[in-house]
Order: sequence, then C-alpha cells, then structure tokens
Amino acid sequence: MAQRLAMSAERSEDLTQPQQEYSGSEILLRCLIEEGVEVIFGYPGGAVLPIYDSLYHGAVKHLLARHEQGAIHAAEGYARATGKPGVVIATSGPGATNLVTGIANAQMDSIPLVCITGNVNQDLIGTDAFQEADITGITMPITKHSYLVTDVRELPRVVKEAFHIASTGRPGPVLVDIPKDVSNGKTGYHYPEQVHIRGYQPKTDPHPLQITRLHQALAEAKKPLILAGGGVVTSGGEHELIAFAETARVPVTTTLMGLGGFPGQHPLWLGMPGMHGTYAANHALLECDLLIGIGARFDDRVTMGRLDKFATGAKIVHIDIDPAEIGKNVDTYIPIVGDVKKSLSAALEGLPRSRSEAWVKRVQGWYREKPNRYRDSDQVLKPQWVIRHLHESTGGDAIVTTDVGQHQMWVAQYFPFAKPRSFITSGGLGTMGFGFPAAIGAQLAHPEATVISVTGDGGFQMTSQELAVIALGNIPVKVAVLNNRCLGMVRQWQEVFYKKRYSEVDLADSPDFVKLAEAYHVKAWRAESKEEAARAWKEALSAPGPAVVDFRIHPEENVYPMVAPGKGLDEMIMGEEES
Ligand SMILES: Cc1ncc(C[n+]2csc(CCOP(=O)(O)OP(=O)(O)O)c2C)c(N)n1
Repeated sequence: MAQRLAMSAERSEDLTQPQQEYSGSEILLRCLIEEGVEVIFGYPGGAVLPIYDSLYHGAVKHLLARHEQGAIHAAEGYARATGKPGVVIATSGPGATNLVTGIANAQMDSIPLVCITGNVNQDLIGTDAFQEADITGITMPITKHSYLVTDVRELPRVVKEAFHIASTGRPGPVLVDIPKDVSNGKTGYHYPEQVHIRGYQPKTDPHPLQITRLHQALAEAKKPLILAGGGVVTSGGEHELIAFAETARVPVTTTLMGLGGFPGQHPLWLGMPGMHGTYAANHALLECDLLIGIGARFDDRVTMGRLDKFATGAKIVHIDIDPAEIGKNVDTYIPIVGDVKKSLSAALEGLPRSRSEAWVKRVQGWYREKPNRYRDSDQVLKPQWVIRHLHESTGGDAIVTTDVGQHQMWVAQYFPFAKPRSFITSGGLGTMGFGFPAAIGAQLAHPEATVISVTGDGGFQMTSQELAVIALGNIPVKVAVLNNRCLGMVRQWQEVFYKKRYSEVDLADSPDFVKLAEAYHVKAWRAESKEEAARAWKEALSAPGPAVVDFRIHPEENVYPMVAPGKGLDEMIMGEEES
C-alpha cells in the first residue's frame, strides 16, 4: 500500500470542552452528534473546508468517497438498510451538482437523507463566483425540503428540522446549503429539543370510519388481493401485513420496492407484479374484486399505464401516509391516509375473514404452475442460475443491492427475500451506478451482515471508482458483476422492439474487471461456467475482506415474463418454458 499522508498538524479545540462560542462548522458537527449520526459520506472542497476542519477530530466517522455520486448512494444504502437518515456532505458548485442524481433517487423511493452542501460566501452568491451553483434552486423539485442557511444562529434549528422532515411522514431527502461565511461565523450553541414547523404535521393515524369501510369491503370480497409496496418496509409494518393477510386470507403481491416486506416463501405470496412480474401476480391483478394497495403508489411499471386493463372489476383501497398519493394514479374507493404499520394494526382489530378460499387456491395454483422460468444450460453461465446460487450459498441471509437493468430483475425474480431492508435497489428513478456504493453504506450500517452488490457490467463502470473505498476500509462488500458484455436491458428492448438493431450497447471493450479490482487492491475472480462460478463465489464469500466476482453470463439472455410498454397485464410474453 502507498505511504499514507503524514497527519501531524495541530488539532484545533476539542469539541468535548464547553466553550462560549463555536464556529458554524463546529455547531454543525455538534448537531450531527446530537442526532446520533454514526457515519457521514462525503467529499471535501473549498466551500466546506471549515466543516472538514471540524471533522478532523474524528468525533464522527467520515467516509471519503471517490465521487460525490458514490457518497450519496452510500448514504442512501445506509438509510435503506437502517431506516435512519443517511448524511452526505459535498462542496459548492460541482460537488453539490454531483449529488443531484442521488437526491432525485432518494426522493423517488422516499428515502430519508440529510444532504449538506457548502456554498460560497453570501456576498458572492448570485455573482457567478468560482464554484457557485444555486443548489437549492436546482434541487427544489427533487427534495422534500431545502434550506439555505443565512445566519449561523439558525444552524441548530435548521439541522434539527432537517432530520425531522427527512425521517417523518413520507421520508425523503432534505438539503441544507451552508455558505462559507456561515460555517466560519461564530455564536453560542444550543440544540433545540423539539421542532415547531407550521404547516408540517404528517398524519399517521388512519380514520376509524375508513377502517370500518375496509372491513365491510373485505367481508364482501371473494377475490381480494394486496398490493404491498415500499411503504410496508419504511413503516416497519411487515408483521402487521403478515397478520392481516393470514387473518383475512388475502394473497399478496409485492412491488419491487416492497420485496422483503412480505416473506418471499410465504404460501400467500404471488411474487412481483407488473412489467417483469409473475403470471400469478398479474392475473390476480386482472381478476381481483378488491385491491388493497398498501404503501404502494401504483407506478406505471405495475399498472403499465393501462388503467383500462388494470383491476377493472375491483374496488380499490389505498393505504398511504402521503395524501397526495391517493387518487393520483388510480381511482380510490376507500382512501386510508396513515402510517402503514399503524393503519394495519388498526385494521387488525375486528378484521373479518374474506370469502376467498376458492380464489386463494386458484392463485396459488397459478403461482405453482407458472413460476418464473428460464432454460438452464451446462454450456453457458445463466444469470438466473447465478442468482439462485447466491441465494442458496447464503441461505438467503444477505443484504443484496442492485443497479438497474436485467440483473436487477433477475435478482427480484430469483432471490426470494425473507426480510425487509434486505433488498436495496433504485426503484423509482432506476439509477445505474447506484448499487455498488449503496452496498458500502449498507455494509457500514451492518458490519456483520453479508452484503452483496449484484451489478451489471454497465452500471458497475458508472461508480467502480468506489472500489478504492472498500479496499482502504477493508469493507467486506462482495461484488457480483453479471457481465454480459453489453447494456443488457437496452439490448433486450432493441431485440424485441427494434428488430435486433443493436445501437450503442456493446461493452465488449470494457476493462478486465479482475485486473481493475486488483488495481484497487481488491481480490477478484472470473467465472465462465457453473463450476467456476460456484468455486469463485465460495472463495469470494469466505475471503475476509472485499471481493469481486466477474460472472461471464450469456450475452443474449432475456428477462421474462415481460409486458411490453403500452400493453396490458393480460398480454404477457412468457418466454422460455423450461425451468
Ligand atoms: C444513469 C442511467 N443511465 C441510463 C440508464 C438506462 N438503462 C437502463 S438499463 C440499462 C442497461 C444496463 O446495463 P448493465 O448495467 O450492463 O446491466 P444489465 O441490464 O446488462 O444487467 C441502461 C443503459 C439508466 N437506467 N441509468
């Protein structure tokens, strides 16, 4: 390893000693400690130099990413694995704009983040000063809230509010932009105990009348179905969901964001619905007479945007903490605004059993008879086999993160997640480059867990520079690259919808991932057959530190089933028949 920088400079005042006055940056750090922040992900620069000087004490662990996008996705991974807000720091201008994708990603998936950016001195704001960017303006539509701090005395209140807003109600990213004169300014310190924000009172308790209506609808239903989304995971309502489904005898389909929110091997589970959903889930959606959406937002990857072919014979119940979600995409018969866990526990009292026995048998039959299938091979390595192997080799006891593309769908289809927060993926925005840094955040949150980053050869190359971080910190993330030498999901669409006119999807000239990992001092293996794959994966798993396995999968494998855009759920392309 290269010689490390000599760290011999004098340390400024000790944060643990009481003082009359503190600088803005010291105040910020004290606030973060009060919030119980364990780790900050970030990247320094001129406008955040005062903050980085305060971090020099090491009072809060800081992880130096290699790109701000890596830092924010790691913070998201931490937040998704724990439910606590992830914290990221970036400098003004390019540092701040490099956070934009991660902020949008967190907003779409309702992930709590506190994003701290530096800005130029206030007298320079608006002058096109060096590294100036109006980051509050740029991120306005993709944050839950944002602050430009104009007075150092405001900092504690702002930080307190930022954590509160990020983590309550429907969680989301909050931006705190701190000009350099504010982080350098001095004042006394007092951290408020409570927040008072006029106009922000998230409603968490469901209306009892609507719960009664839900009971009535259930008592009448013959073909009820639950569509469970990420809100189940966010609220921690998984046990209530199981109790609800079992008591009322309602089958469950979980969206991509909801995977793990209901056990993947439960007899009432029908798999994932939508574009790459199971036959059972999609046909249940077509035929149900009561659809209970729970913390799910009826995304177009589920409805296909074809509401004329989506649950047309069903009364729709929608449970969501965000009233703006109700009626946004589908007409709602019974709206229930509230926290999912609280709403389900309220509904459990006096919950009737539905008249669904014949229906349950029927949909279970569909799930058994038409599972996700692929044609296995001993000649080439199949991605579905690899994912099943990852599941078997860990007994399912792992946190798996993905990027976006075919590999993401294969994980969703072939890794039955048993627990919430064990599947971490970019659902709403669909961000390539997300999964690997997210795995770093998840691993820091759960040092003892097996954390696997399943990624594509395209997505991995978007943030592979973070290999330096896992090497340096000896963070034991295991990276499984499903390497098909192309941008697989785009190639699949070009095959199916553009007559195999493969335009700009060839990645055959990618670097050798084994050598790339080794250049970062990370152990790596390549596997071209099942035998090699099993051996390489075993060695990677048992290696004490980080590891990369380059699985050379068949380049023209497709994800099935598939519903083409613009088609209804009744028009599924089932794909290959053998399993
Ligand atoms: C940042 C970003 N750019 C472009 C896309 C569009 N896109 C979706 S899937 C995909 C291909 C992904 O290829 P790869 O990472 O190799 O994964 P695979 O589909 O082969 O598993 C692309 C380009 C995206 N989702 N995100």
